[in-house]
Amino acid sequence: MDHVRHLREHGYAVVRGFLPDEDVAALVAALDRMKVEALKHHTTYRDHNLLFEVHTDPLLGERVCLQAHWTCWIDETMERMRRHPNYLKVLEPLLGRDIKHYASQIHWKPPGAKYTYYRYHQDIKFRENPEIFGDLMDGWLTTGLALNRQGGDNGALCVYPGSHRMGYLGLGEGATVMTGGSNEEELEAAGLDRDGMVQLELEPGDLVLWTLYTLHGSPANGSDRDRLFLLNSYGRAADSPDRGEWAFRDGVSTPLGATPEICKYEQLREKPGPFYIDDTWSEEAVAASS
Ligand SMILES: O=C(O)CCC(=O)C(=O)O
Ligand SMILES: [Fe+2]
Repeated sequence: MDHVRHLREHGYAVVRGFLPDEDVAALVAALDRMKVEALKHHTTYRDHNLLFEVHTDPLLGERVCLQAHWTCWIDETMERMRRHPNYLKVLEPLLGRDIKHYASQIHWKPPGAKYTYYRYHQDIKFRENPEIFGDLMDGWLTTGLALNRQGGDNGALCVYPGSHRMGYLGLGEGATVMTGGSNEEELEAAGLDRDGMVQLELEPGDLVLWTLYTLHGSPANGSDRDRLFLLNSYGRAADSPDRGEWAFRDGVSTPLGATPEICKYEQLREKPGPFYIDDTWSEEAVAASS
């Protein structure tokens, strides 16, 4: 249980070889299917919690899919893997045996695309109503599963050890997480040593865990290969009575129910979709509308 100690001490932990090769291969094949599905759409598409974030990349001049959320609703492999028994093994000592699944996100970094970086931030920034999420410090974890090799060349995750004890630092405000360029200079303005940022080197099947307060981000993909990352965030069920899908109930891996629960998408009930969302976030779209 080294990861428990490491997480508590440093605000993140890496579990090497978290998933066996055959499960990684099944997920890589699922990501390929999901990308084909995403690129059937001309722009961002939502149907309930399922989201394909699609836009025309300004450098490539072609459509790319940067993220896909909750593909578990349309793909059996994605549904099975979100509650793989190895997640329970890693999470149980931290969250207990009743665990809700709050975010399910595939992140691609298409080589040559403009928006392949994530500005440094703490995930608490994305909880609009923090009071509904119970124990923000210890009740929640985000996990990132490497599905290919990732390091300095293709924009692997960077974390700032110890930042989980610094409270909310307010970094990355004033732009979206994928626009505005790197906000490295903000680290120093916040009194952090930019050399303290650690870039992870991950092999396929390695898992990273971090807290809602851990400062992290990732630089652009400067290589000619993608970076395949599967993010899942989980919380103690007691800290999330009204949000999230069951992942484990008293330790039992639990399939999705008949209808989706409210997760990150707060407007699920009023505006379930399906509908399209034009790109209003990219710097090009903002410039065109002003
Ligand atoms: O994909 C990444 O490198 C980081 C993404 C992230 O931190 C987020 O979506 O909150
Ligand atoms: Fe994040």
